[in-house]
Amino acid sequence: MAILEILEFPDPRLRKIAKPVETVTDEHRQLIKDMFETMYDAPGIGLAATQIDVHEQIIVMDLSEDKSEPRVFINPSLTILEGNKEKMQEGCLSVPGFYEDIERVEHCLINATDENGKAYELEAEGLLAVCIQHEMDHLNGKLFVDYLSNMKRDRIRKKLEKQHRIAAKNA
Ligand code: QAP
Ligand code: CO
Repeated sequence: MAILEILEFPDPRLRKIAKPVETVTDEHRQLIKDMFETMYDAPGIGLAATQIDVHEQIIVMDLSEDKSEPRVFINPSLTILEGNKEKMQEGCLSVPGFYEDIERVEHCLINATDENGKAYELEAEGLLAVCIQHEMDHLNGKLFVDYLSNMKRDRIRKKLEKQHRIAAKNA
């Protein structure tokens, strides 16, 4: 097991488009274990492979308080069931320390494959629906800050760039 380095905004690698997984291999299963370890360590509730610089369509998530509901989404696709939007405060392990209200589709159907290569379907509402949309955005090179005004996004970018400069100097 390993804790992986999480890329932070504005790292250009967060903009890469993830490729579908053709066959789920033992290497993928090991990567998924490391993604869970990395997410739980942070701690976070969702992590897309893009955030650890692996550009394949893999997401891990656990919305429980006690690590009891690990979910894996490989090659996820989304169908909107209810076009209504809901606003929720979002954060991101790749944008540490910043939280903003974002509007997302309220009710959707997810089709995905699990770590054993088995296809499944899941109806999502509330935090689950928000989180899967946030993580699927990562696979498409998109971040929640992209929904903010240029002014807000630039302010976040400058603050993180400054923190990165300080961290690099202290390394
Ligand atoms: C995405 O985000 C999400 O800023 C997952 O300093 C979040 O796990 C979807 C985290 C909220 C829907 C609602 C963020 C940890 C974790 C930080 C996360 C931080 C430490 C974010
Ligand atoms: Co994120």
